[in-house]
Amino acid sequence: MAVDYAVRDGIAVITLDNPPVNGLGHSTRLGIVEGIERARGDASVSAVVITGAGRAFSGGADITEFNTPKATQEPTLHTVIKAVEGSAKPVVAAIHSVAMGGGLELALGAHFRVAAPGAQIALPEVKLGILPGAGGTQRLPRAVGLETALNMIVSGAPVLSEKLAGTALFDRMAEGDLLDDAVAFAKQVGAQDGPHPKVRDSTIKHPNAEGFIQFARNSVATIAKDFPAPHKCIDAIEAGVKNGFERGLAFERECFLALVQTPESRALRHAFFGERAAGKIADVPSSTPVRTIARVGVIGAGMMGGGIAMNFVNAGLPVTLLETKQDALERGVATIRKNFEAQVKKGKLTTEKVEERMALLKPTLAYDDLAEADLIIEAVFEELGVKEQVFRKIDEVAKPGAILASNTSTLDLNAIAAFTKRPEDVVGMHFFSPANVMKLLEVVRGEKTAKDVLATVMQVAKKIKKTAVVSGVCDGFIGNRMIEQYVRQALFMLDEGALPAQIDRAIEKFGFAMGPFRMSDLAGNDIGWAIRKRRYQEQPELHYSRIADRLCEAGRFGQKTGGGWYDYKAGERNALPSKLVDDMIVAHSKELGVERRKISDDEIVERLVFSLVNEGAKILDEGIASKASDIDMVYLTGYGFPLYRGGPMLYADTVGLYNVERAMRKYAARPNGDAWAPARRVTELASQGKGFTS
Ligand code: T1G
Repeated sequence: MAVDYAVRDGIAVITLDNPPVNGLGHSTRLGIVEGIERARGDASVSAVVITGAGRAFSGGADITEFNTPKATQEPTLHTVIKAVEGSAKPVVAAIHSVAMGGGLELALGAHFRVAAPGAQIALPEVKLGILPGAGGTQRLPRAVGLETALNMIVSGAPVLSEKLAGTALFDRMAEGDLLDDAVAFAKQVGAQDGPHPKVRDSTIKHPNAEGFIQFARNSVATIAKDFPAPHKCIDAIEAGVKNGFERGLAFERECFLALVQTPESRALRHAFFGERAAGKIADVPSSTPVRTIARVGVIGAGMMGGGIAMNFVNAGLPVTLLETKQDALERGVATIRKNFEAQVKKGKLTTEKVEERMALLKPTLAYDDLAEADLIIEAVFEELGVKEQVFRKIDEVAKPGAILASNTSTLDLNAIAAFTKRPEDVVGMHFFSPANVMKLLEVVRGEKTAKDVLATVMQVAKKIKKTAVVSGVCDGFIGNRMIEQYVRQALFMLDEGALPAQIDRAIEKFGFAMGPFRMSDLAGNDIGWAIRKRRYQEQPELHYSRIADRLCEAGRFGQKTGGGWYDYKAGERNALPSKLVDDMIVAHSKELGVERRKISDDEIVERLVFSLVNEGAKILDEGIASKASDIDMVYLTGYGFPLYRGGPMLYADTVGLYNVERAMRKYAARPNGDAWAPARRVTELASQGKGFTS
């Protein structure tokens, strides 16, 4: 039973014990109800304390039960809270560390609450596209006031328990041992006659509730643009304010059942699980010993190297930053300082913190200074010869057991590992630019990469707050390999009749942060040009539109050259459709003998997104990625794929793979259709009526 029951000094102590965070799974819920029953029947017991073992009071509903019959198996959380609230003997919730979601709702059903300082108090359901489903929208406003409650529920953000100390949420803040304090308090209240206070009986006081709620609706409009949950949170709170507790509770239930079915909630839950699943590697158990990473070396102080170094000093790790030339080194350090100072201006950092972090940075021109580093990451020029020089040098100076990582985005990691005498210590850490901002980190597993090296890098990724996804070795790993097919379709559609602004608008309306042409102008059109030139050599059979090469031959690399697919006013970044480029595109179609046609936005979205899906399916077929949710995490955290759609693979599931495959076959039969033969997995799953993520 995931609950322990003991009597101490006439007080029944019910301890939730469902590691890792006392999720309120079925057996835990059952244990609470049975504990309340036992206490009721024990004349020696005058009151009850509910607390949590380990690292939390409770992290809420057990997310591992989501979408399973257990989630709604009686006793449901509603039933548990009813039993707690209905107990004739007073129930005291003793809260430490984490009281979230259903965990906080359980505590709100108790008659009293004692909290240790530093506990995270939250109703984060909105982050899963739902809303508190066990009375939180009705009880929290009665416990902490309408404004604080509404802000907590709509944001889902945690508040530290001491910040809520003055509210009716907590009857006591523990000073000593939480359980001792809670038991002592329970003895006091156990000696008092009932009935004991119920949060539901309090009233919500606010001088102008209606006005405040309207103000709240206006304020969430932008953040709720693509998500229904924040508005529903306000609706449920408002129902309780206007119609009283019971009707508010019933309305909350209706909203919960409606939201849990929405595609947006499915996408958010998929991302929540995907984030956690990405950290799990099938053949690398979580018990794998990890190496100590106390000192980091970064080679290359350019845009990538500087950004990478910032991640580690932000996490309090000293970084030795190596460059080959003094002026490049100084420029790199100055850029890091400038980036930190920009955060100070935004109020995100204090000047003291900037100095603290800069002090962790040790610039050097000497490889020998890397000798003590536990992890060395190179971010030098993307050319195999250069990587070879660097890795041979690192191999000489790095201490035994140091992890040697390459930030390469396209080169063969196995070839890089072979430049050293310790290929098992070599791994890829592919950061995304700007490296100190983008959450995604592709961890590239070489043939010889040791398991403890992988486990260590995954742990380091968590420490520097990255979403790490493991990729096998192939050209472009996961993200860039897929985006190449996406860009190929975008370029073909220029040849066939579309223009850059139309394609960008269509895919940005679908939800991408930035369309392919605005993105390319930002990153630099010459990057794609270099890759295509290599591709023409290595895979001459692959058909590409040449229009992007024409653009680069005209020196239009994008924002950095004042013009690319779009024109830019000097010093400005907003993309202005370029007549010169549009004429170039039309002329190119003529040169090809292609009669331009009107391409619908639907076709644009299908060809861009399904090209990602097909390549993603091939990546799964080849075992480069181990699960579809990993691919979705890459696109959600590294490529601006809309969160409310959950990633390309989940989106394909919501469209239905039967329909996706039919669309692929339609495009395969057209000119430029070579990439559209459906991947084996698409055909297989479609024929079985399954999806990538089911
Ligand atoms: N149930 C089960 N397991 C959970 C869990 C939960 N609620 N929350 C986290 N875990 C697991 C997680 O998968 C990981 O497992 C481990 O705990 C550590 O998590 C009716 C319906 C609690 C603040 O949204 O915010 O209640 O990888 O790495 O950084 O209204 O986890 O170790 O195997 O994140 O210390 C609402 C979500 C549910 C809380 C801990 N509750 N969790 O953070 O560790 S909906 C939430 C968190 C609900 C009711 C509704 C965080 C944390 P593993 P971690 P952490």
